[in-house]
Amino acid sequence: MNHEPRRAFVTGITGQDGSYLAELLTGKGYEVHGLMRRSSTFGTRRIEHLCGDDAAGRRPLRLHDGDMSDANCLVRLIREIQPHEVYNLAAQSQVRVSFDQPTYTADVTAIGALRLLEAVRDLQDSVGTPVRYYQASSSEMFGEVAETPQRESTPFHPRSPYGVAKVYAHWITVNYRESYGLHASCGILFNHESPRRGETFVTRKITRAATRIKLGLQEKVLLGNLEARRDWGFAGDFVEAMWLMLQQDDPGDFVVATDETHSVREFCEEAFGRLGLDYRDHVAIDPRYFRPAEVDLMLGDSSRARRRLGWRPRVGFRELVAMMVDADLELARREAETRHADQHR
Ligand code: NAP
Ligand code: G4F
Repeated sequence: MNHEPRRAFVTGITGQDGSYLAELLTGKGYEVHGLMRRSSTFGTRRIEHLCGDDAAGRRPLRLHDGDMSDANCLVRLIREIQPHEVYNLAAQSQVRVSFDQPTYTADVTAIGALRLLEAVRDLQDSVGTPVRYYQASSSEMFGEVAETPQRESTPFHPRSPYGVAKVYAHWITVNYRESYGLHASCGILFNHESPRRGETFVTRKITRAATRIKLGLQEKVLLGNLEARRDWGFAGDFVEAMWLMLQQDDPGDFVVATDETHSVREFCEEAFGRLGLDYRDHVAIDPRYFRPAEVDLMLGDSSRARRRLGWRPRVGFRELVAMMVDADLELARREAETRHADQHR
């Protein structure tokens, strides 16, 4: 009997989704290999709890230096690790930033996916090992939506350099599936959030600010378009759908969403409301946060994922906001205590 653990290679391991996926995979007994890019500080905050040895003295998560812009390094790592499953989560994922850094976004988010697919194809060709591949596609590809709700057949009309880069990554993945018989699937994921969400995304920006305001650490928060609507789910639920896609006999493309939409204004109302505050007293509009082109309405139809994968989200909108506010309140409390201690030193 073969007791070799399944090996997964995950790019974007240090990001929000990478950390939840690493937890899911290590929990299922996988040996997880994560790609981590070099920076002047160590960026493993979200996965530190997974970095040691387990009870049996095994190291379930191993980190490898590398970058999506370096094709040779991706080929070398994939050859060395020989993963059974590859999850491509790495991206310049901030939509607003993509307007200021469109070339960089295209290089990492679009061509990065091509580099990784080439590395996977190289392994399949040279060693003959079948590899299953997951591409992190995005609802941002629907952009100026052609229909509501958005489903797998809805045409793409991206509204940002990020969205355009994701359309390239999506179609090149489909193309490698059709051209080379690769077991490659795309998850068209709608917005998903958590206490680990980057602080520049609107949900986390709001929950960080609301909790700091509650404790007197800041007075107001500057936001852009409050009328934009998003289909917000919980990241921990969404990474399960990624894994399920790679367990199917046949690859495919799947919308993953809660099938509910709320405005940024409603998110503010809910988050500040949980703290007994009125968002109208603390939110100011700053045109700097408006985008050259906006995506006004996102609402998914995830019926294919529910039917074929047996997937469904467990955390609803109110629970998600509560989870994020409660976690950030704890952070703000610690910050207030440190300030207090510093002042009395
Ligand atoms: P995230 O928190 O921004 O994480 C992005 C990850 O990519 C980080 O680990 C980052 O590393 C890494 N990365 C960036 N540039 C890289 C490079 N040049 N080489 C290697 N790694 C690089 O994003 P997320 O929310 O977890 O999202 C995961 C994926 O799903 C992304 O592809 C995103 O575009 C896509 N997606 C997200 C959502 C959502 O709502 N969250 C929805 C649809 C699709 P550092 O830690 O060093 O920055
Ligand atoms: O939180 P956001 O920055 O997320 P956005 O643009 O929807 O993108 C996220 O979800 C995509 C899935 O559709 C992912 F592919 C992508 O990687 C990323 O994770 O902004 C949400 C909405 C936008 O309409 C924005 O204009 O919030 C509006 N907004 C209003 N004020 C703001 C702000 N967004 C940010 N980041 N900061 C603000 O101050």
